[in-house]
This record gives sequence, C-alpha cells and structure tokens, in this order.
Amino acid sequence: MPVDFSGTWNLVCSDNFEGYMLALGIDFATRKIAKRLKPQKVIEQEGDSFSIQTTSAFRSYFVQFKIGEAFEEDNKGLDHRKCKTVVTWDNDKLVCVQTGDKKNRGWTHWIEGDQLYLELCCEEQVCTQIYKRA
Ligand code: VLP
Repeated sequence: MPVDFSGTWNLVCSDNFEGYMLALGIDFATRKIAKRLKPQKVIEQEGDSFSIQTTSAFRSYFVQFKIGEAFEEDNKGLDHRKCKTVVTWDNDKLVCVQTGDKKNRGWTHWIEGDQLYLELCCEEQVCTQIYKRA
C-alpha cells in the first residue's frame, strides 16, 4: 500500500521559513505577516492524482498535479514566479521540483508517525515544517 497523504493537516512548527521567504524575495512587510501564520493543508490523493489546498488567514494557495506530469505553476499569491513543476515519488516521499528563475527550488512531503513533514527549498535555504492531523 502506498502512503496516503489525504486529510486535513495543521501547522505545528516551522524552522527557517524566514530564510526560505528571503530566498524567494518576499518583501519585509509580507514576511512579517507570513511568519505568524499557522496554515492548514487539505490534501486529496486519488491514485497518482493530488490536490493540495493551503489555507491561511492572509493568503491561500491551491495546486493540483499528477505524479510524473510536468505542469506550469503560477505560484499565485506567493512569489508569483512561474515554474515548470513536476512531482514524483522517491520511495514514500513526494518530491516536487520547481524549475524556473530560482535555483534548487522545490519541496518534499513525507509522513512520520502521525505527523506530516514538509521541506521547502530555494537556493541555499531549507525550511522544515511539521503538520498534525486536524
Ligand atoms: C510566500 C512563500 C504566505 C509567503 C507569502 C504568503 C499559503 C506543498 C506546497 C504545495 C507550498 C507552500 C509554500 C508557501 C510559500 C510561501 C502564505 C502562506 C500560506 O506548499 O504542500 O503548494 O509550497
């Protein structure tokens, strides 16, 4: 059985989100608001089809994809840069590569115990977040 990420997940801790946002060129005022947010993720996984809705009091972001199928991602409401994005499995990890103006951009999701992990990368910065089931 493959791992199932489906569910509603609430952020419980975040390390170096500031560094990640700086690497993305997010302005000071936006970073000040964003770092206080406790986003919720609703993930739907059906076979190789996924949707991830990230909701916060300030901005929200929705993405959907199929494993191995590259798509144009607009990052609307985030840094607004367009990327060519593809998500693949690395064993039980969901690995996203976002090719565009920023080097080494992407994210990885995995589950450990009852916690959802998210590692966000941009250039030299790595932000690690942990979510728990709502
Ligand atoms: C921009 C960077 C904060 C900060 C300003 C707005 C959306 C994996 C993946 C699915 C992400 C989340 C990236 C967050 C980048 C913030 C608004 C915060 C809430 O999630 O789950 O898209 O890439």
